[in-house]
Amino acid sequence: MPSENKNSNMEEIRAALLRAQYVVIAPHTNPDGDAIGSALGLALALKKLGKRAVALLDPYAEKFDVIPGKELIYAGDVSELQPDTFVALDAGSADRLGSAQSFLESTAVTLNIDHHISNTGFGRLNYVRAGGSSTSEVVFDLLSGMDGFTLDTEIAAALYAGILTDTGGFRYNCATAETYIAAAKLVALGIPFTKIYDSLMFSKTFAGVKAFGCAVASAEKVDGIPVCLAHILPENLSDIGATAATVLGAVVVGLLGVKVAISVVNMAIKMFSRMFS
Ligand SMILES: [Mn+2]
Repeated sequence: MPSENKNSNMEEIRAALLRAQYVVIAPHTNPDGDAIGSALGLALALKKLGKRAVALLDPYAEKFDVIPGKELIYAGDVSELQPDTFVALDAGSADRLGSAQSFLESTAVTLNIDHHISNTGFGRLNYVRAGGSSTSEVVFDLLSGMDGFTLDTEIAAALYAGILTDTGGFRYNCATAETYIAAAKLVALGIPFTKIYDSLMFSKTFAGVKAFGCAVASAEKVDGIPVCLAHILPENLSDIGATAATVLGAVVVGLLGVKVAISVVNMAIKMFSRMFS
């Protein structure tokens, strides 16, 4: 079960957000769907509340363009930003924020909202749902319990994208009944959930398809034991931002009779195995 950090309760975080006038939001560097979705969802919500809000985000893959709010990403000189409130999202420790961690020193109010079990509690106010599905679900709970505030379709789409990503499409154990209920409420707001799902879970680059094909072509089942072997050359992985684990994992997911995948990368110098239940 997810546990709540005792440092701050949700009402204290809501009050800090409602008091803020100028907010800088930053998730971890090299952002994934939860980092982007929670940051842009919260930025959109703060704008809707009449506040000045910008998000600091590293460049990200095209598939994430399905997440609304990209216009709130600040691309200028970060040293010119002088917010009264800084919100760190989806970052287990301050160093995960990259250059944005300077706002932890320079900003009067700093909030740390996250779901990583390892979170170090680096904010002045912290709300960490250790083991929760996603930071986006935490942001959903914060916003949906805020007096007088209603989510709109854009905010909902951003938060749905974050929950979707961190639960592997609602497959992982971190997705609780509450997670599904949150997703249902977001879907009820009229979000384009099929488009978001397709873009985040099924879109592929051509190079990725080719690398996948190489892994499939090399796959061999081992007689008598539930093992699949495959090899892939590093040059097949270049340009796709994928690791051998990602590609081979995709090969064997759902492969009947296989519980372990072994991938030999770079002529047996590296090897990994992955268990499937
Ligand atoms: Mn996350």
